[in-house]
Amino acid sequence: MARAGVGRVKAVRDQAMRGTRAPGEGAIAAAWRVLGKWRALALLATVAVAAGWLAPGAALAGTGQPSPWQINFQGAASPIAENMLSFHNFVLVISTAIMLFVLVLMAIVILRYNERANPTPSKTTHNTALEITWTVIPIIILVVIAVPSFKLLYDQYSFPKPDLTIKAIGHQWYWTHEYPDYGDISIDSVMLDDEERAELIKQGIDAPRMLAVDNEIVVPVNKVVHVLVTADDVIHAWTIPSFGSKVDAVPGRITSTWFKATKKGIFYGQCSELCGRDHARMPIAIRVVDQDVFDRWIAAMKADDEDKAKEIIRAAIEREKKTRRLAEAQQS
Ligand SMILES: [Cu+2]
Repeated sequence: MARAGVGRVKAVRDQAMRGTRAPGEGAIAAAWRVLGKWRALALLATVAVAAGWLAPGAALAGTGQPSPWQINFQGAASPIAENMLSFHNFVLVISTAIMLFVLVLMAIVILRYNERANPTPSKTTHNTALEITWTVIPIIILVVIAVPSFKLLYDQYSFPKPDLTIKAIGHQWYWTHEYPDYGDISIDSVMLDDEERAELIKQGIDAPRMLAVDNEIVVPVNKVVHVLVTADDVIHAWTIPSFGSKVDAVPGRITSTWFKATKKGIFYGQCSELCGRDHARMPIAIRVVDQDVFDRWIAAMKADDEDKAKEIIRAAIEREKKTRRLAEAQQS
């Protein structure tokens, strides 16, 4: 009797190894059985992929700076960044569909046309209709991707008329920003160390690690800003992810990018070209404020009154916080 039991177990195992269906067994049930001890892993992978794909990007990604466990882009705060996000999502859908299609084809080939299931394979080598199809469909897919891609590229390089021009100069290892429209205003931004940050945080001022700087630059909201970028030693790169702006800073040359910040607040970026020892410690911090706050800040900077300029920005942040709290209170 015991021997018969062993035989039955062996038969079931052989069946599983062959990957063929038992009589009356559905395809999903068969796949489940074949997976065996990998079931948990397969389930986990499926859930992880689904969660990553379905999770709303905005909820996970900070705007203006990275957030813990972020898996998507930083939130968009300019028309170009918004286009980049939607183009990325569009291509993600297409590439996911292609990946799933190829996966299904592979599964069919592996399960149905393996040596055991299909001992005498077909000798067919050509199928004109099929060959035309698998050439033409990818071409159509590429054209569908290329059209919005070129449009986005074109938008990035067609600079609207500027309301403000800033010159950014990369140094080993900090950034200088000048405001050529307003005389000789020049701002050096050096990253804050942990002690300096702790001091600010104690005063209730946000100062994220590796991003907060001693002197932020300020721009008005909803205005076109051109950024002329250069460097005085080695190649750096100027970028603010939430604005969708990134360009190399090359010594002896002026490169340029532009943005139109559509949200107020603080937006950080980091040097994006390996430039030496402290490459990771030269962040860019842009404070986006209302036009009237910007005008007052510029006036204070022109008068060489940096303390007053900082006070103007700090007061604006406080006002902003208060308005937000009031709006939240009214909503709840
Ligand atoms: Cu650099």
